[in-house]
Amino acid sequence: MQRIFSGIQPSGIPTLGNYLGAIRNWVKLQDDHECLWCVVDLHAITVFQNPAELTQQSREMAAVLLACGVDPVKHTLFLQSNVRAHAQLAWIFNCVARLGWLNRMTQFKDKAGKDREAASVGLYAYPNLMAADIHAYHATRVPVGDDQRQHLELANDIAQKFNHDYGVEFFKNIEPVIMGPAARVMSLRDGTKKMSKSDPSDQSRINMNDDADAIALKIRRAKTDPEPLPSEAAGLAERPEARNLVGIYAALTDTDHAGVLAEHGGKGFGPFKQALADLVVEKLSPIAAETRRLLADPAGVDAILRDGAQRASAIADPIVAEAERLVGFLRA
Ligand code: AQP
Repeated sequence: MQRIFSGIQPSGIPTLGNYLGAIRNWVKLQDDHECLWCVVDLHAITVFQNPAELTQQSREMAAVLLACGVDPVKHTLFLQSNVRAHAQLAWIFNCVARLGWLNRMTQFKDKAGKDREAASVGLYAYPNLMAADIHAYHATRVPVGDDQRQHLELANDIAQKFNHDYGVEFFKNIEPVIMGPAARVMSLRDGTKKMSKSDPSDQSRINMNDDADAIALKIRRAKTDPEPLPSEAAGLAERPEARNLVGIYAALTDTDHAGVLAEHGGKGFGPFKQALADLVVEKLSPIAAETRRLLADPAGVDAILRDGAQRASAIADPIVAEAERLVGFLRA
C-alpha cells in the first residue's frame, strides 16, 4: 500500500473550502492507502498565532477531522510539533535547498504581500518544512490542490539534491494526487479570492462549526450580481460569485455546474441561496454535532493525538536518524 502524507494548518476553524478541497478527499483515500494526517502547527506559526488560540484551534482541527471521518486507528492523526523529526529534517533541507529555488515560490510572494521584508523567515522556508513532512515518512503520494504543485516539485528537487550530494538513493520521488475536478471554494465576499480560515472577515467563509442560522445568514448575504442564474455553465464564465455558489452546490451534491444549472438555471438568487443554505446545513450539521461531542472530552482528543504522534515518530525517527548519519552527524 502506498503511503500518503497530508497536512492542514490549525490557523483557524476549518472552512467549507478546507472540507471540499481537502478533508473530504482524505477520507476517501483511506480506503486504499496508508495515511498520515497531520495538523501542521509548525507551519501555522509562520504567521503569528495567539498561543491560547493556537492550542485550542489545534484540538478543534483534530476534532473536525475525526468528525469528518478521519480514522485514527487504521491511519495516523497527529500534531506536527509533537514529532520532532519534522523540524530536524527541515533544518537539513534548509541546507540542501537553494535560495534561488525558494525565490521562485509563488505562494510566498502571495502570502508575504507587498512588505516582504516583514515576513518571517519561517514563511520563506515553509516549502522546506513541507518537504521534510513528506520525506520523513518516505511518503510517495500527497493529495494537494493546484496551488501546492510547485512546493511538491521543490520537495522532489530537494530529495534529488540530497541523494546526489551524499551519493545515495535515500529519499523517494513524490507524486501529487489530484482529486477529481478541482473544488476551489472562493470567498463569499469576493469570488476572485479563495475562502480562507484566516480571512479577517468571518462573513467571507462558512466555518465547519457554524450553526444553521449562521450558515443561512452568510449565504443570504453572500455577494452576487443582479442577473438570474444562467441555464448553461458557459454563462458563469464572467460571474465569479455566481460560479462559486453553483460550484459549492455542485461539490456537495457530487455533480457539476451543468447539473446544478439544469435544476436551478433561470432562478433568481433568492430561491437558489435558500436551497444552497438548506443543503450546506444538511451536510455540515452532523459534522458540527460530532465535533461538539468530541470536544466535550478534550482529554480524549488529546489521547488520540498522543497515540498518533507515537506511531508517527516510530516511522519518522529511524528515517531521519539515517538522514543524519548520511550527512555525517556524529551520534556521540
Ligand atoms: N478555499 C479552498 N478551496 C479548496 N481547498 C482549499 N484548501 C484551503 N482552502 C481551500 C485546502 O485545504 C488544505 C489545507 O490547507 P492549509 O490549512 O494547509 O492551508 P491553506 O491552503 O492556506 O488554507 P487556508 O484555509 O487558506 O488557511 P490560511 O487561512 O491559514 O492560509 C489544502 O489542501 C488546501 O488546498
